[in-house]
Amino acid sequence: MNTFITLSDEVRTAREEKKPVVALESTIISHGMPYPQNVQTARDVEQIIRDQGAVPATIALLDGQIKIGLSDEELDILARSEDVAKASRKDLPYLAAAGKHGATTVAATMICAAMADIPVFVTGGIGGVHRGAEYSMDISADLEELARTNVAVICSGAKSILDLGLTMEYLETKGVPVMGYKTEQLPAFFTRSSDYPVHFRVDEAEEAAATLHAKWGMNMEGGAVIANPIPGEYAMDEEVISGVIEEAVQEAGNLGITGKDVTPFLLQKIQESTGGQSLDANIALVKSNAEVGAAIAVSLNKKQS
Ligand code: PSU
Ligand code: MN
Repeated sequence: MNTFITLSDEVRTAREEKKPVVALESTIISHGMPYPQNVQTARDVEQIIRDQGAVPATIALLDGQIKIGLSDEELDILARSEDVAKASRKDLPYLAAAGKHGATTVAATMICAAMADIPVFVTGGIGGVHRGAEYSMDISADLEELARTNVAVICSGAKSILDLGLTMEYLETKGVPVMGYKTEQLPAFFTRSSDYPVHFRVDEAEEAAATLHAKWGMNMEGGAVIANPIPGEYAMDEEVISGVIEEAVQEAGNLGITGKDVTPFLLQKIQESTGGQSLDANIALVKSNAEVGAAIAVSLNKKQS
């Protein structure tokens, strides 16, 4: 490991004892959910992972240091999100050099998890190819990271703020397997399905772990997506949510929002328009992903030892 990275005691001990570890991102805390639900969710998700027999490792940059595993105070700094940059691949070196705080995106969390040798990572949704990307070229760095870094991401697919069809095409081109957990359809975050099939369906955590074990056992580089649909009772009405998303995308266009601000802008608009419902949905799906992800980490850990 390098001097830019620090493990918490809990994570260091877990690694020494060869226990399964699950990485968690921090952009969802700082820029994806409001305070204080964000910090409460972060803590709950960590506990779910412990209850499943794995060890959680929430990842962020604090004063330029990459932290793998955060204390309560550190989680609180991120949750209040004062002076916390959104940190994707391009941002990590500068933020580290400048000694700043950064909340890691899926891409940056994968990079840091790989540095710490943690192959399983749980979140809500990945970034992808934005609608209109044929003109804007707005494609999340998350997709390139999935192509090159050996970390599996357990999520609920992606929000339809993105072009889900193009996102699937991109992942196929880059050779990133997308597995549906007990489903054949790519989940669309707030809804359990979309018009797009996943590449493979898996019905057990063990099947997903076996696929990861095979990929890396063959020395194939890159990650994988395991897409777990939102629990049915929290799924939102397809028409309601697509109307809200349509409006948010239009407004972002009208206001000329570009670059790294697009995703946080859209997420906040959706939260404003749907009130608590989308937040409840978001919280429920991350917790469900934590259960699935921890089970995959436990299974993969057995195969690797
Ligand atoms: N999608 C969500 N919630 C999120 C994000 C995406 O539903 O919190 C965050 C993740 O951290 C993801 C990042 O990695 O946004 C993608 O941002 P961009 O599109 O700028 O790459
Ligand atoms: Mn972008």
